[in-house]
Amino acid sequence: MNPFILIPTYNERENIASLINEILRLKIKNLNIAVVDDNSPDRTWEIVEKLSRKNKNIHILRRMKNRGRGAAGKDGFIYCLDKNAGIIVEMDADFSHDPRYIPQMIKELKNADIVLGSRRVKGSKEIGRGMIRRIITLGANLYIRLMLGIKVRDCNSGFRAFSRKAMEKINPKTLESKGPAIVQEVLFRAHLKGLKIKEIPITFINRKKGKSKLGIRQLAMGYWMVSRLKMLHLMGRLR
Ligand SMILES: Nc1nc2c(ncn2[C@@H]2O[C@H](COP(=O)(O)OP(=O)(O)OP(=O)(O)O)[C@@H](O)[C@H]2O)c(=O)[nH]1
Ligand SMILES: [Mg+2]
Repeated sequence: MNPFILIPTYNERENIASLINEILRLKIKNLNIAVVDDNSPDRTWEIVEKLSRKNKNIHILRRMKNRGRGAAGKDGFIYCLDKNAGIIVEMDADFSHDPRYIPQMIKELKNADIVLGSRRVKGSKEIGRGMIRRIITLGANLYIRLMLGIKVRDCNSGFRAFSRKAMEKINPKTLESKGPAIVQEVLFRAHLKGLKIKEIPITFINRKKGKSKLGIRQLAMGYWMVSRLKMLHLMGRLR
């Protein structure tokens, strides 16, 4: 099965070591953890580098240029496939995505190509997020679903497990988003390939430590990218 947990990080030194420890405590067989860090000024990469020296199943990709959630995610997917991952689980480093769901997500991959930790199905919960942030997320979700015709209820979740076959079909080398819109681009490509996506309920907890990297600029870029994906599709350049 050879599962890889893929974690993009930027200035997550307060979270990364405890997150890695929690994931290791799950004792999943043959588990690998790949952290993709964009040379964080807070030296997150250094913490992971130290851990990786003691445990060969911990990998650090320290990216020195083209900073961005999307660019990092793309390199991470390619890296995991190159390392022969049978399953790739992507998640944020800020504990919004609780590692305790990972075993269930991996298990559910028996019946789906992608399993998505969702805030918008029966049994889901969201804790600690203010009204404005929730409205922004809901608005973006609605726009994405309408524009791209995706049936998934939580299109903004970056907590997802992919079978190797699904990731190969998505073909990470062709991903275009440099920023957080990679989450929607991957989903759209999966949708276009007809992959089966299963949403499972999670309790999403707002980050307690470290700072959010999602600002107005990223949000606007996200809307633009979703419109661009739709245009590329209509022009026949994205199938
Ligand atoms: N490598 C890399 N990782 C990034 C970059 N921007 C964000 N990340 C990581 O991507 C994940 C999601 O980013 P967040 O800042 O938590 O974004 P968010 O979840 O939409 O917003 P908050 O939960 O409010 O912080 C986290 O693990 C970040 O550290 C980046 O430019 N490069
Ligand atoms: Mg977050």
